[in-house]
Amino acid sequence: QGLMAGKRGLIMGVANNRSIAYGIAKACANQGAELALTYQGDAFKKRVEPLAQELGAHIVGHCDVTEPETLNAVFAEVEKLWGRLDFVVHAIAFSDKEELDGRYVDTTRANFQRTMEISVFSFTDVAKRAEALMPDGGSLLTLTYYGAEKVMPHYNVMGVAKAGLEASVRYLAVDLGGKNIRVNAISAGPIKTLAASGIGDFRYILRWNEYNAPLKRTVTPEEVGDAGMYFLSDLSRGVTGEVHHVDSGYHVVG
Ligand code: 0WD
Repeated sequence: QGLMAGKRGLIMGVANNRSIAYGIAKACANQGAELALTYQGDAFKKRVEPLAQELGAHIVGHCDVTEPETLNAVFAEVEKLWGRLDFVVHAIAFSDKEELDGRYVDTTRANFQRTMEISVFSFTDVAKRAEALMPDGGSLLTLTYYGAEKVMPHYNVMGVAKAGLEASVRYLAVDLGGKNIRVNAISAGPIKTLAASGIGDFRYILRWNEYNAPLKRTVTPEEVGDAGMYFLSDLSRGVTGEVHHVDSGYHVVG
């Protein structure tokens, strides 16, 4: 039957088969979860469709978190489909590539606001909508990075955004805890994905982690996926407000 049998979850942020969200989706589907996926724009629709088929997942529409009407439509679709929700995965972040290089101090007002809206506020916005569909409790999970805690080269405004995201996890955990809705984050080690390719010198960061992490290697989307499944399952029923590192142990030395 599986650890996720009977659970229904919305997964946001599958761009392709290397996405961290795809690793989490696969782990949940393997344990019997029923899934709904969103995509951002028609370019991604084509890539997400075969993945949804493989996972036996529903596609609940286009979602750009800067357009609240698309979020409304996605949650209305989920409500129509299931009437409730057990978990949500938020694997969404964005910043102008130009500013994931050089100095943080040069961040523009426009990109700062856009980065915060897409990478931080969207999780709170999603949490609020999910709450309405979780009368019996649930689990919300987002993805963060060590650049929230320590200065990482070129991570810049995204590091500031991830710090805000991690603080959001704690505030949301308190707000929603009374309804048995748990809120956690996984701080993943660097993985070569579409989003990561925008970060300056990313190959160097991967290599640095291979040399320095206790496990002497980087992590895979499957490894993040298995840890994600734990947070979305009842195995973690006593855990909320947590930022859990899945990074080959890098954070203990870096
Ligand atoms: O090394 C890495 N790759 C790490 C990534 C280390 C630690 C954390 N993370 C985080 C990222 O910051 C992000 O929050 O994991 C999350 C997922 O990122 P990913 O798997 O590395 O990247 P990718 O496969 O490019 O997915 C990013 C998603 C895309 O998915 P969809 O299906 O929605 O297209 O973010 C999406 C992007 O399109 N996205 C948006 N989705 C909705 N509205 C928006 C937006 N405005 N902007 C970006």
